[in-house]
Amino acid sequence: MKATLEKLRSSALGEIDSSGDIAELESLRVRYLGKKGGLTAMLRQMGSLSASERPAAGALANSVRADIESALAARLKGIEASALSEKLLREKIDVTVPGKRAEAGHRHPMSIVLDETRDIFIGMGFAVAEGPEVELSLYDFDKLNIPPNHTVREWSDTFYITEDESVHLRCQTSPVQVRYMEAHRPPIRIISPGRVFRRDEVDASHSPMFHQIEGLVVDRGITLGDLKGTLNALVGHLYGEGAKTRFRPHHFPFTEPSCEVDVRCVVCGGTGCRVCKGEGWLELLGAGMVHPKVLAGVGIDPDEYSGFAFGIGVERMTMLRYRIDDMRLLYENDLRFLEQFE
Ligand code: 2NL
Repeated sequence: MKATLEKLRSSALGEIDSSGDIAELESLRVRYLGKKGGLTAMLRQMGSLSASERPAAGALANSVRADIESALAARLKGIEASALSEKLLREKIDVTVPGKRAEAGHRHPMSIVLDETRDIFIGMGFAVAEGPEVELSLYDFDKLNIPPNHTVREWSDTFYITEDESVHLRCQTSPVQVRYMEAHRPPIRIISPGRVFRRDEVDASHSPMFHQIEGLVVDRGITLGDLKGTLNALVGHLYGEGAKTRFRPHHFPFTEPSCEVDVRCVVCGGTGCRVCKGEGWLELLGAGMVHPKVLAGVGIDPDEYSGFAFGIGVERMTMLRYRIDDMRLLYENDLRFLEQFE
């Protein structure tokens, strides 16, 4: 009996010591200590021992059980510890590996130009006014002194909303300024950026929808000199201090006198090239002194007040700024194009 118990102890301790995982350890526990296990079988046999032999055998059996139990516990700790250190090794984070950069978007080139232009005018004391894209012809035409027979009013030029031609998609942002003049008294200094619509076929320089920034200043004693100074400041900011402008006489129904403003060709510097078609100048915007009839129409006395106004295309400004030769590039959202303006 004693020898069998000792044998059981040494084989159990040996197997426990060399067991490799928790499942194996558990099956050893069942094999030695379980109901049908080796030690339990031995204890059952105790009954057949004499009363004098029994205490020593019982004590030995108990110490064998205790040894096996503590060996199981110690081995379990060892297995768990090595499992943890293996897991830590496997899940080690290399903090020196370069991170994955999240791709951030950026502004569209027209937004860059629009934001800059807005900043320039805000710096000169202008407020920003906005208004509806669907307008009454009253505000986009009549109040701007555009006569009933003017070509811009034709169905071929304007997107009418109603059959009677009283409502259409605005073809300039001037109606915003007319509404502003009706609601505010001079001094007035505003710009009105926004989308405008004209019935044009799409090509390299036309689109039925484009963007405009108009400006308006009304006060006592406003002259063409104020107009020139303001627009020269704009051109200087956009195309560099050295940029030269040229004011050419023109006609608009809503201004008198009217002019178009050219900028020295940004590509050839004035010597003549493909971009300026040999002219040396690029047309940039239209402007003029607000027509007395327009002022009177909004209840501002043209004998007391005068003003200047201008309209500039954001697409055109952007194309000249970045030397883009096809307007469609601005609308196609081709990343190969857009990523050049980051
Ligand atoms: C262009 C350039 C222009 C204006 C817009 C304007 C607005 C009011 C009164 C007078 Cl409320 N004028 N805007 C003036 C001159 C030119 O736009 O090429 N337009 C067809």
